[in-house]
Amino acid sequence: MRIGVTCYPTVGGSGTVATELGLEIARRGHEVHFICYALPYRLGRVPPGVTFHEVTIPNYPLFSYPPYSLALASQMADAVRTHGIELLHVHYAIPHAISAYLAREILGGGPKLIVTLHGTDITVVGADPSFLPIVRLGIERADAVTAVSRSLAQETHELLGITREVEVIPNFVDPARCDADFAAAHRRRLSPDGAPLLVHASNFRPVKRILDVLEIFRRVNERLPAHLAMVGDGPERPVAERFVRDAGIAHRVEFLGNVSPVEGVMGAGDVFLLPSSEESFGLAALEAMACGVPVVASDAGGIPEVVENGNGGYTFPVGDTAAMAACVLGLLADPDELARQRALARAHAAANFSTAKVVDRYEALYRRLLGC
Ligand code: GMT
Repeated sequence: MRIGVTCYPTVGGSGTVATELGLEIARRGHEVHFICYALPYRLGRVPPGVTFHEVTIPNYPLFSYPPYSLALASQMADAVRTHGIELLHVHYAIPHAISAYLAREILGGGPKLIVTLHGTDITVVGADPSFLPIVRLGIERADAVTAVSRSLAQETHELLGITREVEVIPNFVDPARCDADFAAAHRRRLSPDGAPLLVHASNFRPVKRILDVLEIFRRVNERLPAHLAMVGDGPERPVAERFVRDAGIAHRVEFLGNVSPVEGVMGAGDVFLLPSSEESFGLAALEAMACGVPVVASDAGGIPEVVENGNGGYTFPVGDTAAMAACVLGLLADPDELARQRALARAHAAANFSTAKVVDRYEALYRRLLGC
């Protein structure tokens, strides 16, 4: 099969999933073309079977807002025509779904279209009146639509009034990315005194409730001196840095920025925190579990589909930092239970979210649409 993939190339769950999926599809002998405005961060050295098409936008002074969606549509159409791409798989509906639809219109038919919904493309941005009609059209005209959780599929129907089928294919993780030696080295540096280490990783957007992460840690650290590693970057970082200074915990919290591979730091932790207000899936929680790190999270959106209570993690109502802190303290106070939860986390991730199993489902969908 010849597959075109479009995603955000920046650090983030949708780009990670799109890139790892494309790479695995290429490993299975298919031809994969990434059509993006930059090389996806996870692509690294472009392997055989994979081609990167850079979308460029002419810089004309009239354009206060460069029309990226249109340039993307033209580039998609060109790549399809030149390379005989049979199927365009776009990740994150805005603007990729409508660009793919336009590309097919330019070509007068041709490639099959799959839109994979990742989260805020429906729940936050997609439901905004400025995007809703165009997102709805992109979704309705695709040949198949997938969502990363049942929760997101349901929100797509409810918030956008979409009635068509949305197939649920969860995100996946490769436990081989968890390198125990690398994680141990991170741990020695992040917790030189051997105190417990909590970890959070995100894009520091408001939906991640970064202040809840810090409040959970503050409560834990009050009872049991610990360390917190904050991985990632984003708009809430200055507020977070002020919080730790004001709370007098700056010496126990390290802001690491974006690190690669992220699993190195995640695997170093005792517990991973994800108290988000919106989360269609929570890929970071899955990555932590795959590395044997139990998760304490909110029960927002699709998180309970990934983090099952007592099976390598626990969920609580959004904002209940007291309960989340008590849960972390309970785990840290009981090394046997912590070890049990570590093993359960690893087993749950491997059994239900392995790359092989989930990519099989995408490959089957491709074959179904292409009739091969
Ligand atoms: O939607 C976003 O804010 C960004 C997006 C991303 O590109 O990282 O995250 C969403 O997609 C991830 C991959 O499917 C999911 O793991 C995240 O839960 C989801 N984020 C939200 O729903 C807030």
